[in-house]
Amino acid sequence: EEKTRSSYEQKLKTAQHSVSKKLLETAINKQSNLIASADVTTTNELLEFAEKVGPHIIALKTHIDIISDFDYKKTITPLKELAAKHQFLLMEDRKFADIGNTQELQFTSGVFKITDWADFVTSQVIGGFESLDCFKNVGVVAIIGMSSKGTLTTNSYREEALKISLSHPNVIGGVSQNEIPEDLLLFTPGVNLADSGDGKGQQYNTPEHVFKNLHSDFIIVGRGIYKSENPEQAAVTYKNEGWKAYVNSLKK
Ligand code: 5IU
Repeated sequence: EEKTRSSYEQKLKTAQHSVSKKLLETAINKQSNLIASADVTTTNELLEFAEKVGPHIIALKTHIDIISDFDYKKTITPLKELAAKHQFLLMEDRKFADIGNTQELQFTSGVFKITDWADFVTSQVIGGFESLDCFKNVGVVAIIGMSSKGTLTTNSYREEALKISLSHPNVIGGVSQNEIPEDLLLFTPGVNLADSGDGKGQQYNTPEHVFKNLHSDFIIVGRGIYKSENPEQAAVTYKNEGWKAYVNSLKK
């Protein structure tokens, strides 16, 4: 007997964190649960990509440290303008993994100054509960489980990671390839309609699988979109497939 899942509207009623609310509202307004991963390496590519896919996504996921010509004014200022214009959030996939004091420095300092522009960030929870205290003004998406072959995020690791995530007020959700408690939003990468892997350890599932079997809230798609001949069209396809799979997952 399969359990049903809560809708975005139901989750919005109980959401505590302002970033959770914004994500859920954006999903409802845009009828999208798609987060595009912009794993590109120049400012131009990043901005062009954001302009094209912006209308179809709820958030753009960045790895800001792979941008070879990063410049705060030339990279972040226009990116923030595009986020406002197309109504998407900025998710910096930094995967912090240190003690609290160091994470705080990595979050606020250096050239990237993530605290000034990211709506939410990813973080490992390997540093323990207090290591997450520094992310006061953003939402944290905790890494619970990874999509890659041979990952060390075993059952028992995931259980402990969930305990921290459920109890920390900064945590809005988790990244996982398994179902997690409904109090946390579930973000699932490793989604691709054409491929089952990338030859470098990545393992892919379909939107149908992640919504129906994991009760995911949001899919994260990288190469399926940015490597496509027509990224805008690919974003529309993943948006529509994701929404259809979400709607189907609400049925008994
Ligand atoms: N990502 C994963 N799997 C994980 C975690 C993060 O793929 O378990 I945690 C990131 C890596 C990449 C994006 O930025 O999500 C997926 O990109 P592709 O769709 O191109 O594989």
